[in-house]
Amino acid sequence: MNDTIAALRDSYLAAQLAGNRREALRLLVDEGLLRGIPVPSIHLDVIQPAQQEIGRLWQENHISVAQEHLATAISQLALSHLYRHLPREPANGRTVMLSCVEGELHELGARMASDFLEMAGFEVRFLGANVPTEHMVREVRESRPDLLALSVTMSYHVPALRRAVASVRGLSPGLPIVVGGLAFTWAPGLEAELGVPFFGKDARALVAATCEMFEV
Ligand code: B12
Repeated sequence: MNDTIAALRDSYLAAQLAGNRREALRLLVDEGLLRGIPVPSIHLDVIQPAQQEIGRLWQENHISVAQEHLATAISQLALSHLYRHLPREPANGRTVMLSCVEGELHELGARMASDFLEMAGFEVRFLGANVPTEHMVREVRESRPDLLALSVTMSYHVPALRRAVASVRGLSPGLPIVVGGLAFTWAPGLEAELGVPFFGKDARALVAATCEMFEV
């Protein structure tokens, strides 16, 4: 990461900690986008590491749960704002459904991953956090995506992932299912046990693996 991006990450984090939404967005747009920092780099080199630092500060009791929520709400706002500015490849005709498993409340990473897939030309159906398995399966049946990507952060949601994989396989045996999220970086090898491929530790790796899978 170069110095400009590192400085932007630090000032964005400071704006998050101050709860200053306007400043946080000004930084990303005026000091980021308008200075030529590519959108994917704003996502992966500024927002993602800032969120990780928020997690560390929270874990070590330097900030409260309320401050973590305040900071995360700012990153949600930032993703919404950047969405309009995503550089997009032409549509490649493939649809990916991306969903957090039942109980999983960490959705910002899955949302970012969805934005990256859109940038690469995929049509994305992003279902967000905590999707009840039964309803996810129904949505798969109704909208017939080309790929189902499931996001899991907390290890204790792996049983919900197992249920989702089993239910979708029962209904749509031919539909490829891939997984990602922090649970897999914390427990390497978990995907092999589940019989589903891990599609990468971040949104860029997900796009690379998905493009390779569909040869697009
Ligand atoms: C914000 C946050 C929350 C928010 C989430 C809000 C939201 N709308 O998303 C809330 C408050 C809900 C929350 C709750 C909890 N949290 Co929390 N949370 C975080 C925090 C600070 C940031 C998460 C984030 O935004 N990351 C940034 C995104 C961009 O990164 P990402 O999620 O890794 O996603 C990337 C990749 O993983 C990948 N990816 C994601 N999905 C997919 C899917 C596929 C298919 C692929 C291929 C890739 C992929 O691409 C993404 C983009 O590059 C993290 C700290 C951290 N290190 O991340 C803790 C953290 C994850 N939380 C933690 C904990 C403990 C909890 C709670 C248990 C706390 C509690 N006691 O209640 C609960 C559990 C809630 C639940 N039932 O799920 C711990 C987990 C520790 C552990 N080892 O288990 C962490 C690590 C905090 C810490 N200690 O540092 N949390």
